[in-house]
Amino acid sequence: MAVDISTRDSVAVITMSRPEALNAFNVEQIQAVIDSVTQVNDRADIRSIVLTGEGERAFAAGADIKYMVDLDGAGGAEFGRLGHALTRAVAESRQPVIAAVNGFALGGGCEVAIAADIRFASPNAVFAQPEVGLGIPPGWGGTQRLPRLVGPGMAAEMILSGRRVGADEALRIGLVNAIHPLETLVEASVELAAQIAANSPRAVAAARDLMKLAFNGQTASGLATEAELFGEAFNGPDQKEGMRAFVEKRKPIFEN
Ligand code: DAK
Repeated sequence: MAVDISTRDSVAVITMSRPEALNAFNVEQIQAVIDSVTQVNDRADIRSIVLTGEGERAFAAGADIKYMVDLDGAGGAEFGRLGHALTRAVAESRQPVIAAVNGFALGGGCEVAIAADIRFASPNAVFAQPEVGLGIPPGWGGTQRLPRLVGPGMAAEMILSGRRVGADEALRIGLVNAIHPLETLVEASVELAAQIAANSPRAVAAARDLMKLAFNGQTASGLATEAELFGEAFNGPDQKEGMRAFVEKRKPIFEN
């Protein structure tokens, strides 16, 4: 199953499940997650969402590199648009979303987590934007949302170096709100989601809209430029070298 939806009273738990690839996003998986969020958005009985990954190793290890490796510029742009639709579905979900990050949240996985309203992590959580090592810049909202969340300096460090950030550091820099043991991560997230769900849905919706006004004024135009610009990376040599190196399990060599 690509995505599982379960409910606990008025909280929906959406579990992304593609364990053979550490829950990485191929086209089908992206569509399945969008469809699940849309389906839950349409349910009047649900007031908040917990989004997590199947298993004990990964929230999501990013976009599917094996799928992307041979995409051309048009294919890259199309895949980028689909990824934007995924992060938009999370960011604009009718109900607030808590990401329960249960392991790797890399590339597109990190971008899905930061599109959520709130993040809880397990101690084995690892966040990174490793795209530049694959010959592409982040393209699913990371360039716009990460600086707002952790500040421009730390975002630049993560995005330009690709350095991995563990749970403790993620807590320190404000990337996650709290760390919970892996065994109780979803339960703790559901507990917070239930607290949100007990409040006035109209007041919660208004508060979210207002917070978006405070922080996201420029996000829409930034995201549009991000989507436009990053498809171009698939026309150049670095995307092929970076992704082939991953598939062939070797280090990439980028020419000037
Ligand atoms: N894609 C495809 N397969 C993946 C994957 C991924 N992102 N991550 C892991 N897998 C697969 C591995 O290939 C392996 O499969 P087999 O080789 O066994 O068939 C399986 O999952 C288990 O992974 P490992 O054997 O590598 O496990 P390890 O414990 O050794 O390492 C790891 C775990 C998460 C550190 C490692 O798998 C890893 O580094 N994965 C890649 C992480 C990554 O770089 N993610 C970022 C992806 S790039 C855009 C379009 C897209 C994007 C941006 C812009 N535009 C066109 C606008 C998005 C980019 C990304 O998300």
